[in-house]
Amino acid sequence: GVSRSRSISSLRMAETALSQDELKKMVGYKSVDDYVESGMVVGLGTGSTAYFAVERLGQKLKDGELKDIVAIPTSVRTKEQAESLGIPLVTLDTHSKLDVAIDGADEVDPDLNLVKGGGGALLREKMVEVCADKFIVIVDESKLCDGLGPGFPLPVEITPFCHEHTLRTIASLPTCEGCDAVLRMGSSSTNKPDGDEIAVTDNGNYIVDLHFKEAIKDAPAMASELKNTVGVVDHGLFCDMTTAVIIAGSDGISSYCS
Ligand code: ABF
Repeated sequence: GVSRSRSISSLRMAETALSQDELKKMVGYKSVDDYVESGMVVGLGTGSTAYFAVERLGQKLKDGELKDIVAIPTSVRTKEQAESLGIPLVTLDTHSKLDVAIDGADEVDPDLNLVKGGGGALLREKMVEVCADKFIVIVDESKLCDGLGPGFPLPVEITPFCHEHTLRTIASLPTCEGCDAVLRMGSSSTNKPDGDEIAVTDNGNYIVDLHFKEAIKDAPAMASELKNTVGVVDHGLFCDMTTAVIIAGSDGISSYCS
């Protein structure tokens, strides 16, 4: 866990408080500087933190500091950003093994289990990130929590077919007892749950956000119950996947390895 395995570094930053965007940029850049080498196959995450990792990769390719990289994006948004930077892209169909994947998260617990999918890209993220030798998570310290769940709703991607039935089925699962299951609204998967039409993911599916009042006690058990539910495509619990997390906080950057 985090408390036991504090390992790599703790750099002091300037006394001036940095904005959340500046913190995201620091961890995004550091992830590429520390983990990406020439010749690698790299998974590119989605969201406002992963954005900066993609930006850094584009810079280093342009400057010639990195060569022979191919990358696999985890969303249409990231694909478009990578294309705009001239990053060569491939897919899992031709490259089933990645050297490293870098992505943000919505919550990180002390065992480095994650909640992801607030940005709606959880299925492609999971498909790509399980194929990576190293999965590097980049966050600002606001994402750290003692237990997953109450601080951020857990996204579950479901098929549109009879989605109200699937939503009720999820809400009645033993591990999900007491949760409030809310169909995500918005005009597209890029929106947070605030629009007036059903949000549709890059894969043409819907998302149910599970609101928990208490911390999830057994995340792996919930993960397998959700995964075994017909109509559920995948969910935002990423258990036992993280290699390292890089955290930007008010007193510097820390890294923890699992
Ligand atoms: C992706 O982006 C998602 O899995 C997660 O929901 C989100 C985090 O976004 P941000 O870095 O913008 O907070 O990693």
